[in-house]
Amino acid sequence: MNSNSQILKDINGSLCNVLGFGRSNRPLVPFLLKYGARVRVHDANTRLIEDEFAKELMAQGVEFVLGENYLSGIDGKFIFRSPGFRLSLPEIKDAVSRGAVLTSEMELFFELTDAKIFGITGSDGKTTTTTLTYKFLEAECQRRGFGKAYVGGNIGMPLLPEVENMTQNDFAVVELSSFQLSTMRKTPDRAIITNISPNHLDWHPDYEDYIRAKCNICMHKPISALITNADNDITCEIARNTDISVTYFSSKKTSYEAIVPEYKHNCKAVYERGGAVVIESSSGIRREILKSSDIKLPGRHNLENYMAAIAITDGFVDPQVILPIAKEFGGVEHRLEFVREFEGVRYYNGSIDSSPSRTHAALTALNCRPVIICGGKDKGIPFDGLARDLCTMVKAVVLTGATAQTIKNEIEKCPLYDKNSLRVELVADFCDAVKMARDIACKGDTVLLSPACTSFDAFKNFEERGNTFKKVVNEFE
Ligand code: UMA
Repeated sequence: MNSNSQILKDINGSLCNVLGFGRSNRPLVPFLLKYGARVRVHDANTRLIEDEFAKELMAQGVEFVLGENYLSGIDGKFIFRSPGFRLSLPEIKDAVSRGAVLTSEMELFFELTDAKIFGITGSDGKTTTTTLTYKFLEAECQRRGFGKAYVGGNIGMPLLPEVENMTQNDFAVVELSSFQLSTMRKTPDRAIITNISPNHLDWHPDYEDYIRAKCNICMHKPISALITNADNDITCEIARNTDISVTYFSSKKTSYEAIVPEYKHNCKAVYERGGAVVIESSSGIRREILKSSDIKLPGRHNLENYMAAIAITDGFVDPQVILPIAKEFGGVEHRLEFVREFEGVRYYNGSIDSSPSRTHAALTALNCRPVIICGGKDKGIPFDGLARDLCTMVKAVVLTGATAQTIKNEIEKCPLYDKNSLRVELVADFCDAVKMARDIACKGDTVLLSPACTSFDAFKNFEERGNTFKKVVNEFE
């Protein structure tokens, strides 16, 4: 770890305001204490008063400002913001105008780690690309017999608790959200922007602000490579405005010349040629990495995720470690996860799809008309868009859970609904719903669990729902 870092010296003896005591900032507080800071935590959630870990920290002198006035007392030298906190909060703005340093657990990690950082952002595909990048590097470390790969960030795990163990032989693969990037002044060693399309516009003031946050992944030195999508106008524009070395990937174009703009020099291109994924440098040297048919994950978007992960690890990973992963990896658990093929029907678990927009993304990605299982807890969200998707993108719908009847009503109201071509079944019990989907599906069909709702009507969480789905499917005989 970079123990000589100025920030470690500066936090020693200073007051640090920690905004949010969720997943990102829980490990940050003991870290700051260890390096001599005084810590004040601010969180709207009053139930933290009963939280065992919070109580432990209070006993060590950490102040907790909770509830209605939780943003009072932000007067320390440093503010560590959780990703969800909006930058427009007046209390944050005031503190910054008074000279406070606005930073985050992630920025501190970037500052301190000795590991090589591979940062991944984008509107879609970042979790799968992050997971693939991590798997390639993990397998490479095993092949070499030294070094370790770590994965974290928006994907769920903060990496700061590991920073003291990391060495220069290690790799930190970090998924970065626009929320995290919005205030970052540090960049990874290599970065991917998978693609950019409008997202999180309820958080960012506008689309430009969202794009600006994503750009932040490659705006600060010393970044050595940017990997981005040649088929996305916005990412191409970002690449155009940077002088760092760019690797473009494309699942549509089939030559270096078609992918890399003429004005860009010393670039690389990753694309499909003769059924294989190849990487080509500006000098014309082309290497085949693997056959596209060896990739178990379905869909063009997953081919792009592979291309991005291949590009970011190029030069660090022996291509021979990629093939077994491609053949085996069925996807991030509960996210369009391939479960099994039974009697010619392919089963996918998308239990993480807890909103209509996620179900829309899953249906678009699948590229076939599946038998879908939908329904779950009622959050009062509108289902008219979901109904349109179901009327146009699926073969049959099995509805279950608290929202089953509401979704059925929406389908019947939808002008695109044709009762002769779309079968809709209501099944109260979740396991029976899965069996019903099996009965409806014919050889060559796909069954997809993509509930468009959260799981809390019948399950502890989406993991339990997805695991139940997988158990039922795996027990078919
Ligand atoms: N809080 C407030 N006031 C606010 C905002 C939050 O008091 O204005 C408090 C909450 O009561 C809570 C804490 O802050 O106790 C939670 O903070 P947070 O919501 O900022 O999130 P974390 O728990 O630290 O989790 C964050 C990411 N969440 C968000 O960006 C909203 C997690 O991504 C990420 O896995 C985690 O850091 C990793 O350390 C989740 C996410 O939905 C999965 N991300 C979005 C996405 O992927 O689309 C961006």
